[in-house]
Amino acid sequence: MDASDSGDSPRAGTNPIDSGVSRRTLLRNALVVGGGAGLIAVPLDASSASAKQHAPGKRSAGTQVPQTPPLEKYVDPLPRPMTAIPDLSVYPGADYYDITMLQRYWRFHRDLGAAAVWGYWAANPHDPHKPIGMGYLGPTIIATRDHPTVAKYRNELPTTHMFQFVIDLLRKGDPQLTPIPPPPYKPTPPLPPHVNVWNVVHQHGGFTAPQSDGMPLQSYSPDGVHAESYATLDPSRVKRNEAIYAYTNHERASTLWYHDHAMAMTSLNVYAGLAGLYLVRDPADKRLGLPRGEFEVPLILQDRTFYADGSLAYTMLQVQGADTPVVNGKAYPFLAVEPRRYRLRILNASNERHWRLQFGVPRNVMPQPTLPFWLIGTDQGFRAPLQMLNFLIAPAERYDVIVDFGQLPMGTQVTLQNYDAPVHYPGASGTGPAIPEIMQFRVTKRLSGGADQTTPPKKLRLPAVVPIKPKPHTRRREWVVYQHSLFSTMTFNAVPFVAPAQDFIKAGSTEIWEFINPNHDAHPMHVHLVSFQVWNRQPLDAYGYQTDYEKWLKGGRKSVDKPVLARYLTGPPIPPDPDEAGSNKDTVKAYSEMVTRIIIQEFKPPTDTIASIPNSGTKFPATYVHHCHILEHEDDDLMRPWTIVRPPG
Ligand SMILES: [Cu+2]
Repeated sequence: MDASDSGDSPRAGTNPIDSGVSRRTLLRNALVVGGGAGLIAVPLDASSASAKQHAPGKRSAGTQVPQTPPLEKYVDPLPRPMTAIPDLSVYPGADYYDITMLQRYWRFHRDLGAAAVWGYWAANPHDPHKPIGMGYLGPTIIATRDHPTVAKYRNELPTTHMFQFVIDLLRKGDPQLTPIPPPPYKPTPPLPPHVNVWNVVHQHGGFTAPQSDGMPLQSYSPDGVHAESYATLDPSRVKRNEAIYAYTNHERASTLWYHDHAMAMTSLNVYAGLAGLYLVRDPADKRLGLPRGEFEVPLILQDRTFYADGSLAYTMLQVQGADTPVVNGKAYPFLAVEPRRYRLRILNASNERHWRLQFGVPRNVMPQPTLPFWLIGTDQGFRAPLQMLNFLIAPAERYDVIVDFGQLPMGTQVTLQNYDAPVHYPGASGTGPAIPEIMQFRVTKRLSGGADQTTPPKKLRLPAVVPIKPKPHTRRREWVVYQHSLFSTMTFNAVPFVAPAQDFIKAGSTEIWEFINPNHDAHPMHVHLVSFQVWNRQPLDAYGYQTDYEKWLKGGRKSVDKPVLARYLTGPPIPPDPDEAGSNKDTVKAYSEMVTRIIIQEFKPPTDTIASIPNSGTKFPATYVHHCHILEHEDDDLMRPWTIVRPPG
C-alpha cells in the first residue's frame, strides 16, 4: 500500500469510526412497538431519539460512513477460485488438506490498491513452494460423496485484528457490541484477555461429528490460546495453533462452503476474507448432462466497502451492509461467455446482505427485460428444475442455476442485477447502501466444440427430493427471536449463547422447528448437522406475542404464563415459496412477523470412525448449534446450542 494515502484512509487496526449510529440501532432489528392494526416499526434512523439513547456520549451523529471511491464497472475478469489438491498419502482412504490461514494482499479492483486480507491457503502436495490460494477467500475443496476428507487448519494470522477497533470496543464492554443477556443471565466476557484474533473453520452444510464441526467455542488463536471446547483429531500431529477435522461427505452432491465461525468475531473474520467453497460431487452425476468444466462457474457473492487506498472498511457498526459488490473477490467483475448453457453455483457469503437476483438483458435483445433461468439445486443439493425470473438469496443460502446464453446474439451483455432487496429483508429504505448491479456476462466467445451438448434443463432427470412427512407425534420445538429491550442483544428464547444447552433431542428423531420471529426483518436461520425442508409459515400477532413474552419473562419464566403460539396466529399456514418447496435446505429465511416451520428428518450424527482416525466419530451426548446467519446477529447473540442424546435402549 502507498503510505501517502494514509492521511484520510485508516489502516487495518486503526479506528475509523466515530459514529452516532450504533450497531444496535442498525444491525439489529428494532422490535415492533405499538398496538393493534397500527404496528409501528421503530425507525432505523440515526437521528431518532431512541437510537441515540444507547449511543456512547463520545460518539456524535453525522460522522461520515466510509464510502468506496467511484469504480469503473466490469473492467476486471471474474476470478475462478483455484481448486485445492488433496494429498492421498497422509490418511489412507481419505483426501487430506493442509490449510493455513494467512494475512496477505489482494487487489479487489483494477483501480484500487492492494489490500491486506485474510484467506485460506492449501498446501500443494506436488510443490511445497506453491501453496494454493489467492490471498482473499480460500481454494475450492472438491469432495467425492462418501469419500472422507481430513483437513488440518493452521492459524498463522496476525495477533492484532484487521478490525482491531471493533475488538477493543467489544473488550471494553461497549453496549453496542457486547451481548447483554436478559435477566436472570449475567454478561460474560466474550474473549479471554489478550486474545484479539482467534479462528475456527466450520464446514457449512456438512454432516459432521461435533469435534470436527468448528463451532465458536472450538476457536483457537495464532499463538495457541484455546476456547473452552477446542477439539482436534490426532492430537499428536498438531501444534497449539492447529486443529485436524474429518468430514464424512455423506451428503448428496451439493454446494457446501467453509468459513470462519470464531467466538464473538465471526463477522469480522469472514469480512476479512475467511470463506471458501466446498463442493460434494457424486460420480453418478456425470451422466446428468449438466454444464461442466469452464461452463460450471461458482459465484461467491459478497458486499465490501473500500477506503481510497483499496483497503477494507468495516462499516457495519454504522450501516447495514457494505456498498460494493464483490464476486469471487473482485468488485464489479465480468465474465466472457460462449452462447451456451452455464451452470452457476451461487453462494451468498455476505455478512448481512440479502440479494434479489435477476439477469438483465438489453431491451432490444429479448421481448422481456430479464433472462429466465432454471433452478436445479439449493443448499443441500439437486431439486426438480424450476424456471424462474428472479430469487431472493439470504446470507449463507446457495442457489444452483442454469442460465442459457445460447439464444443471445454475439456481443450481448447480461447484467446480474439486484433489485427490491434492502440489506436486511424486507428492511427499511436508507439503512444500508443499495447495490443495483453486481457483475456482467458478455456473450463474446465463439461456441467451442460444436453445439451445446448439455441436457435442456426441462429434460434434466435430477436426483429426486423425498418429502419429509411429520408423524402424528412429531415433536415441535420453538425458537423465539427475542430482543430483550429496544435495540438490545437478540437471543433465542431469551437465553444467551454461552448458557449450557437446555434442549435435548433424541438421536434418530424427527422434529418440526418453529422459528418465531416478531421482528420486522427476516433472519436466515442455519441449523448445523442436518438437512431439512421448509414446512410452512404462518403470520403472527407480533406485538401481542412480544408483549406477552415480556410478561412471561418478567414473571420469572413460569411455564403457566408462557405464550401459547397458537393463540397469536393471525392467518392460515402459507406453503413454502416455490424455490423452497421440494428443496433440501440447511438455511431458511425466517420472515418477519411470522412463524417459519422447518421439518428435520433425522437428528443422527455420524458415529462411524472416519479414515481410521481414533475418536473421529460422534460420541453422545453430541452438542451442535443453530444460529442466525446474519453474522453480526450470530456474534451478538442469536445462536444456541442443543444436544443430541442417545435414545434409551
Ligand atoms: Cu438475524
